Amino acid sequence: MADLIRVKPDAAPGDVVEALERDGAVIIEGFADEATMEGLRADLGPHLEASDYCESGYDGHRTRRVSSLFARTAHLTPVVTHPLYLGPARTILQRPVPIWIGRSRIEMTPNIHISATQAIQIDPGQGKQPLHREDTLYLRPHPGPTIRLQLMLAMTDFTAENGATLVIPGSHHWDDERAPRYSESIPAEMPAGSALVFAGGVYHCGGRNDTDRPRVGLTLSLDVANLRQEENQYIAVPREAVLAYPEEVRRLLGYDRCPPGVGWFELQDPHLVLEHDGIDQARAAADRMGLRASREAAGAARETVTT
Ligand SMILES: O=C(O)CCC(=O)C(=O)O
Ligand SMILES: [Fe+2]
Repeated sequence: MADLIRVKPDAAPGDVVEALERDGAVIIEGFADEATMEGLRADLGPHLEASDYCESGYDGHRTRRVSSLFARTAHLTPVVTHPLYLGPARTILQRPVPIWIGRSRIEMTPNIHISATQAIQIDPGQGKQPLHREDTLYLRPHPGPTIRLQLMLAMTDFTAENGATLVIPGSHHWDDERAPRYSESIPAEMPAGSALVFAGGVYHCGGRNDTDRPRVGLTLSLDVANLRQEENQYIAVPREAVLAYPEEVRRLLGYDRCPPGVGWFELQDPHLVLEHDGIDQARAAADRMGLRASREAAGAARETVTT
């Protein structure tokens, strides 16, 4: 079976998009620099060590999982804004949708947001996870538009022996009748610091760890922002932790509106609550701004035909 496409960190985002559209998965070599890897290991390692094994067989009885990652580390900006992750995510997920508002023909482009975050440590003795699709969560029919782009950053080397994520290339094109088989999957082998990017419709799973050392990965997802976030980022990430991130990341964490107007606060941009000292101050600021309807949020809206 053909291996996954591997690209260098200076590849063109278009090459990643092309590989994702065809295979649904691609490996980005040298995705995170050493300082980022060290920061992430220092912040997340102790949480993994302190966590118990998962209770469900699906999550893995010899697997440790830590979530709320944006609350536990401030080192995720270069990960989530990496041009070969965020760039292709915007291209693939933010497809303009034509709509009618009265007799105006308008194109609306949705936003994207961070959906789920987890550090996953597969310990020796853990068997294969069941093959699954990430976007099953949203009960969408397949084949269909990609609504999620998932990242798996290797925190240790990923090998066939230690539980590298197993992927079935091209399976995002399959319908919902075809069952996935392990025999069709290939391990996303990569050194620590490289990352697997894959479409929400691709069958994949954690692999079996036959070695005597843990395999650790950091995963997060970007979804179309008119879906509910898988992990409740408003509860998971306290305000101070959100404020430690730049505006682009805060907006990706959910403090943003998705055109034409999902997610508003007092009919305004919810980022206001981060720009003021609290909800009351933000509400007062919104009142001063008047009823500038959220529909205006569609800064991205482009009127194409009016008759
Ligand atoms: O740990 C892995 O390699 C994949 C885990 C996974 O796909 C999941 O838990 O949904
Ligand atoms: Fe998964």
